[in-house]
Amino acid sequence: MTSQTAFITGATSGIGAATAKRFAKEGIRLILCGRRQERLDALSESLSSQTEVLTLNFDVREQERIQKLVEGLPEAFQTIDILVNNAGNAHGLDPIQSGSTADWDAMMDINVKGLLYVSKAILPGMLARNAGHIINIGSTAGKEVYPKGNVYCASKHAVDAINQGMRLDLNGTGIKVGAINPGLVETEFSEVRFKGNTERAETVYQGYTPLRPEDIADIIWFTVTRPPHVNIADLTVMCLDQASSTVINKN
Ligand code: NDP
Ligand code: 8X3
Repeated sequence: MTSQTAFITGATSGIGAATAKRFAKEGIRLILCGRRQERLDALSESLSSQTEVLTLNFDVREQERIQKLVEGLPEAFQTIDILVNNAGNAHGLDPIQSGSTADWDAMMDINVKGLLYVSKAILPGMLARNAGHIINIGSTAGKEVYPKGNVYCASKHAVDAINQGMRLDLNGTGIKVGAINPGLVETEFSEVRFKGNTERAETVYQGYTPLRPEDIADIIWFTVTRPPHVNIADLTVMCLDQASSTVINKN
């Protein structure tokens, strides 16, 4: 296990950063991706005593750049064993009739097309070795639709479909494919959704105990440490106080 390499998108915050830390603890070599270089640098610095770390700065919407960066990886990082397709966010929480097209574009381009672009760049290496593990971070929003969630839910339903499609098409190649679908996790997610309105973002996680990014990182670690014949295909996880996207037991 110690010689494995993981490629984590969205490693600058939340679930991706927690996963990087969890993997580093286990000695997994890391390729950490995101747009905020200063955060990549800080994370890399803090983990470098535990494992080898490479940072890649790109926007998942930049298909050509992703392709070039993956093709140009230094030798020690060329064999990617684990891909965590995590980068993504919600942008806005508006009824469909007043939603912003810029928000819609961002969610479809980042959450759906970005995941495809990164996977396309990394799959040839996995196929050549008949080995690898792709973990797609979906959401409960990919399993049900909630009021004003419209396009974010559509993007995560697409991730659910792509996860299933990848598993079907890659069957027999030795590559594992699975999705982790979290409910409410306290990260920068709501801050991004509400465009920097931290007060509004905080209210999303008040009155109950939401999941922590470390909870998801633990599950990802569990998923990648199953025996070779076991593939966690689709896992949904919520905090105790959440029963669905709209039923949350708040004080
Ligand atoms: P955060 O906002 O904390 O982290 C999002 C990460 O995605 C950041 O590292 C950000 O990096 C990266 N990212 C966003 N846009 C881009 C882009 N265009 N190109 C490259 N990287 C990008 O949120 P979470 O940790 O909560 O979200 C991670 C994933 O988990 C997302 O896919 C989200 O949909 C999913 N999820 C979250 C839940 C929650 O309640 N928090 C529940 C269910 C699923 P940077 O800005 O540096 O590029
Ligand atoms: C994030 C969870 O319920 O905010 O995917 O959409 S939710």
